[in-house]
Amino acid sequence: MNHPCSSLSLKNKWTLALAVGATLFASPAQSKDVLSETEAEFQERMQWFTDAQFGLFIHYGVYSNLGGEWKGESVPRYAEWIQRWGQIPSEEYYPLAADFRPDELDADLWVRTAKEAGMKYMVITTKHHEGFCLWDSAVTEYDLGEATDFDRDILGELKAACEKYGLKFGTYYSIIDWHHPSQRVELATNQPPMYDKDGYVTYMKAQLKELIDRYDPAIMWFDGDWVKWWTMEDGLDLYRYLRELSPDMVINNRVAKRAQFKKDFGTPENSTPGGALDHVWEACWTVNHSWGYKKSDTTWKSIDVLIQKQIDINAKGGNLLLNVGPYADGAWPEASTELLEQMGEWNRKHREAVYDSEFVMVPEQSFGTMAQKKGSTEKKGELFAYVFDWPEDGKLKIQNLSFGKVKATTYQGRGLAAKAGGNDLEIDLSKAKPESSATVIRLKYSGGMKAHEQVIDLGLKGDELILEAGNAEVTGRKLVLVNKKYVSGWLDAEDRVSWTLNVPAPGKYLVKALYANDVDGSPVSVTVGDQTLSGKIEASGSKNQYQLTELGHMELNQVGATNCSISFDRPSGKRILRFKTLIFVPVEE
Ligand code: FHN
Repeated sequence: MNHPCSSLSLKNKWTLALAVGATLFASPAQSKDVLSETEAEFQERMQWFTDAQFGLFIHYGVYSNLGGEWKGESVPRYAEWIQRWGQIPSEEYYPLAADFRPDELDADLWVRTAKEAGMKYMVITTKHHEGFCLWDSAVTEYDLGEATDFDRDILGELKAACEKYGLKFGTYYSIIDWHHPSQRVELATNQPPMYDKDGYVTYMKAQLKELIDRYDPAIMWFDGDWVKWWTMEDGLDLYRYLRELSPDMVINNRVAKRAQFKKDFGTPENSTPGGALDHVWEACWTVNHSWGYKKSDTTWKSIDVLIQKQIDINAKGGNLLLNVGPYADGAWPEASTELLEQMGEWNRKHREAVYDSEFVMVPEQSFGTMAQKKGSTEKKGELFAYVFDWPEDGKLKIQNLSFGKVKATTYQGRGLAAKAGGNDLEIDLSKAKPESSATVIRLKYSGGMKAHEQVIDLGLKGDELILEAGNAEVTGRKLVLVNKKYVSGWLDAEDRVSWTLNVPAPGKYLVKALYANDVDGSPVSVTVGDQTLSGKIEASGSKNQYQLTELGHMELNQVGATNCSISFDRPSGKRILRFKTLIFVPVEE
C-alpha cells in the first residue's frame, strides 16, 4: 500500500534538503566534540535541572481525540498507543488529525497551574509515535499547520507562558514514527520495520532543527530508543548534532540507548530507583495509568502517594516529571488539576525541605525517608526527616544513626525532646502535629553523624525497574510486610508478593532479587504476565545481611502494565527469609 505521506511535496523536499545542508557544514567554532565537555561544564549546564526537583510532562496529540476508545471499545494499555492496540489502519487514523482542535488550550493556565504546583519546567510531546506534529513543520503535512484548520501556534504560546512564569520549556520527540514512509504502523510491533533509515534520520534532524530554531527548548526529551534499527552510534551522532545547534540544551539519555547512555540524564519510567544513582536522573510518572488522555482510566494516584513519591525521588537525588494527559480540546482532567494544586500547597509550605535539600547516605528508615540541607557535611549540618507514617506511640525512631550533638525541631522550629538509645535516636513528637501526606522534622547536628547499618548500594544505573516490598501486595498465611521494609514469614509455595510492573521499553531484562536469608537453596520463582523464571537462592549469611542475587533473564515484550510476582518455596525447616526488592535490569542485546 502506498503510504499516505510517501510523496513529500516538492516544497517539503527542498526545505528538507536546505535544512539539513545548513547543519552538515557547521562552523569551525562548533567543531569541539561536545561529548568532551568537562565535568565542571556539564554540572554548570545541568545546574538548573538538578535544582528543579519537579516538572510537568504533557502527552497531547491526535490520540487525545480518541480518549483510548475506538469504535466504542476501550483499547488496552496506553491511550497514545491506540493506533497499535486498536489495530487502526493508517487510512482510518491519519484523517482523524482534521478533528484535532485545541480550542480550550489555555497556555497561561497550563503553565500557571504547573508553577503553582511547584514545577520548574515542562516537557510536551511535540511528536509522539503516531508522527503527528504539534507545530507547522516544513517537512511534513501531518502537522497542526496542514492536517488541521487550527491556526494557533500552541508550542509558541506555551513557550511564551513559560517565559512569563519562569519555567523552562521542553520538547518530547519520538524516534519512532508510525506515519513516516520509513515505518508502517500496520506492522507496528515494538520493533516496527525500518525501510529508509537515512531518509528518516534526515527528516528527524530537520524537524529537531525547526523545534530549536522556533522554540529554543531548554530540554529535548527523546523516546522510542528501544527500536533495534536505532543504534548507540546513531544516538551519539544526534546528541552531537543537537548540542552543536543548541549548546546549553539538556538532552535525555533516550537520545541514544538508555541502558548504556546516561547523559544528560537518566529516565526511569513509572519506577523509582531503590537508591541514589551515579548520574543525573529524572523519574517520569503518570498520575493515573495512561500517559495520553484515556476516558476509562480513573486509576488516579492519591495525593499521599504523589507527595511521598516526589519526596522519595528528590531524597534520592532525582527529579519527578509528573504527567498530565489533556482532553482533546486542551482542557485538563479535573482530577489532574486538583492533585497538582494539592501538591503545590505541600511544596509551598515546605519550600526549604523541597528545593534546598539533597541526597544523604543514611540507613533506610521505616517512617519515611531523609535528605540533607544543601551544604551539610558528615561533620555538621541539618537533616530533614520526612515522616510518612506517624508513630502510634508518638516516638520517632531515627534508626541506625547517631550524632555527636543533635537538636530536633518541627519544620517550623519548635524544639522536640530527643535522646540517643543504642544506635537509634528517639524523638518525642508530643509537641508536633502530623501533617497530611508527610510531616518534616529537622535534625541539626554537629560533631559528626555515624551510620550503624549496612547501607545497601545496589549499583543502580537508573533504568532498572524497581519493585519494592513496601509497595507490594502481600498474600500468604503468615506473610507480613515489616516496617514497610521487607516481607518475611514465608511458609508455603503459594505465598507471594505481587505488583503491577510498568514496562517502559520492550526487550531482555536480567532479574535480580534483594533478600536476607540463612538457608541455602531456597527455590524462588518470578512471574511476569504468562512467563515464569525459576531458580534457587543461596544463603546471604544472616537475617540482617542482605544480598543481591541474579535469578536469570526474561524477555518483556509488551510496553505498559503487566502483573508481576515473586514467591519462595518454603526454605527447608527455616523461615528466616526477608525479601526486600525485585529488580529488572534492561540488557542491551
Ligand atoms: O511508548 C512511550 C509511552 O507512550 C510514553 O510516552 C512513555 C513516557 O515516557 N514512554 C514510552 C514507553 O512507555
